[in-house]
Amino acid sequence: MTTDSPQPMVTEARALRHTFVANPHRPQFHFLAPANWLNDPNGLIQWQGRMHLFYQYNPNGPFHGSIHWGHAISDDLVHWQDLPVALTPTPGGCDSDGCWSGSAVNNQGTPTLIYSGVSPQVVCLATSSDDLVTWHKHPANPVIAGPPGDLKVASGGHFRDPYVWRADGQWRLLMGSKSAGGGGLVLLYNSSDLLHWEYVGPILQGDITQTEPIWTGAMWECPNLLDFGQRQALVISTQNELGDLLYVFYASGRFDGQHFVPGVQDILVHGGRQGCFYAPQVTRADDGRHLMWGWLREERSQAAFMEAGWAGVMSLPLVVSMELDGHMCVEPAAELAALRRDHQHWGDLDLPDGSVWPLNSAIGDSLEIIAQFELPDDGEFGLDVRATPDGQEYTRLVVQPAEQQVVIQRDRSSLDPDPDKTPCAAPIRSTANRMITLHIFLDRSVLEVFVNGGLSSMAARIYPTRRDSIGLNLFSRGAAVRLKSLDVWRLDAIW
Ligand code: DQQ
Repeated sequence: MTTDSPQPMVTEARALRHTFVANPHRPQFHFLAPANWLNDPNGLIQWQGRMHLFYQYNPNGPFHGSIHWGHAISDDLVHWQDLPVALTPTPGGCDSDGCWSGSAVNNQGTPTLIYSGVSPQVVCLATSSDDLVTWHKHPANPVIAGPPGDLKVASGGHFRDPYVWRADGQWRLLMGSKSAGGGGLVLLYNSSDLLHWEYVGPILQGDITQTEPIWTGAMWECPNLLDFGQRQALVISTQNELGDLLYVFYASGRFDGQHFVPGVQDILVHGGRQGCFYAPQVTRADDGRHLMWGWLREERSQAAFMEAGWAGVMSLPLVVSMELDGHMCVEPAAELAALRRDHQHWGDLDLPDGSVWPLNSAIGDSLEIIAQFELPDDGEFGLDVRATPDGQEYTRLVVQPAEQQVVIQRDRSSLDPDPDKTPCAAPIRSTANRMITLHIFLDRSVLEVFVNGGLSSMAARIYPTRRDSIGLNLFSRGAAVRLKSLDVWRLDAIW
C-alpha cells in the first residue's frame, strides 16, 4: 500500500509561505508549516548528516483535523527546506482519521516511521526507499492493534505516540496511555523486527493524587526516554481528566530495561496557565547531543488563528542535558548563532531604583538578547520587549529575587483582549556568584527565555497589536541593580 493522495509540491510550499510575509505575528526564525495547522514534532532523525523534522500537519486549514505528517530537512538545524507531505491518512485504513505522532528509526538502512493510526488508536509502520521522501505503509498495519489486556477498557482507548529505539539487540517501544482514575502510563513493548510486538508492562505509572513536587496529570502523551549513561530521563506531555493539554514534565532516574525508577520530577519548560510548549520530541544527534523541538501552541483564540490562516510553531532547536543533581537543563542550540546580525554590546551599567532605560538602538521584533545582572536581594528588574514608545503595549520579563523567580508578564502584551494574558513564572535555579543570566529569543509572537544557562526555561506566545511595539527597555524598581553585560542581535529570517 502506498500513500495515496497527491503530494503538494515543494514549490507550492514556498509560494504558500510567501503569502504570509505581511503577517505581523508570524515568526521569522522558527520553523513552522507553510500554511495551516502544525502541532507535534515527529520522527526526528539525522539521516546521512541531515536532520529530518516531520510534524503533525493539517493541510486543509489552521485547525486540528485530518492529521498528516509534514516534512522538512535541515543541514544546520536552523534553515529548513520543505519536502512533500510524508504521510496522508488512508481512507478505510487504520489511520483514516489521522496519522498521529510517532518516531523514525534506521532499520538496517531502511528508514522506518512508527506512528499512531486513529481511530481507534493503534500503531502503524511506513518505510521509504528513496531517502525519506516518499513512504509506503506496511501491509501488516496495524502492527499493534490497541492497548493490552485490562487497559483495553481502563485506558479508554488512549494509546498513542510510539517512541522507538534499539537496545540489547532488540527494538523497544514506549506508548503513552492512562489508567482511568489512576493517572498516566508509559507502556513498554519489545520486538525483533518492528512488526511483531510483545507487551512487557508499564515502566512508569502516574499517581493522579500526587501534587508534589508537581501534579503529573491524568493522561500521558508523547513519551521520550533520554539516556545519559548512568541515568535516564522520561519526558512526558500530560493532559488533565478533561483532555486539556497541560505541560511537559520530566522524571529523571534509572531505567533497568523493564521499570523506570523516578528521582527528580519537574516541569521541563515553564509557561502560562497551560503552557504553550508541548509534545516535544528528542533525538540523539550524530555528535551525541540530545536535540529537542517542541510545539509552541497558539495562545490566542481559534477565531484569531483561523483568520490568520496558520497556527502552531516549533520551538527553537534545543539541547537537553542532565545536571548532577538530576535536574534537566534546556539550552538553545549553538547553531542559532548563524542568524546573528548587528551586534550591540553594553557593559557595567547601574540602573537606579525606578529607572526605565529605552535601548533605542536595539529595537525590533526578531531579537536575541543576553543580559547578565548582579542579583540584588529585593526589588525587581528586567527587560520590556515589544514595547511601544508611549508604554501602551509591552511584554515584561521580570526578575523577582525575593521570590526566586523570573516572570513573563503578559497583561500589557496586547491591546487586543483575546490572547491568554496569564503570567508565566519559572524558578531561578542556582545563583552562583549572585549573578543571573537571561538568554532571550524574541520572534514576533514567540518568546523563549533561558535562565542561568538553561537551568530554567520558559516559552510564551504574545500578540502585540501595534506596529510600533518594537521597543526594548531595561528597568529596575524597588532596588538598584547592576547590569554586568548586555548583548543584543537582530536575528535573520530563515525563509
Ligand atoms: N498530538 C497528536 C497525538 C498526541 C498529541 C495528535 C499531543 O498523537 O498525543 O495530533 O499533542
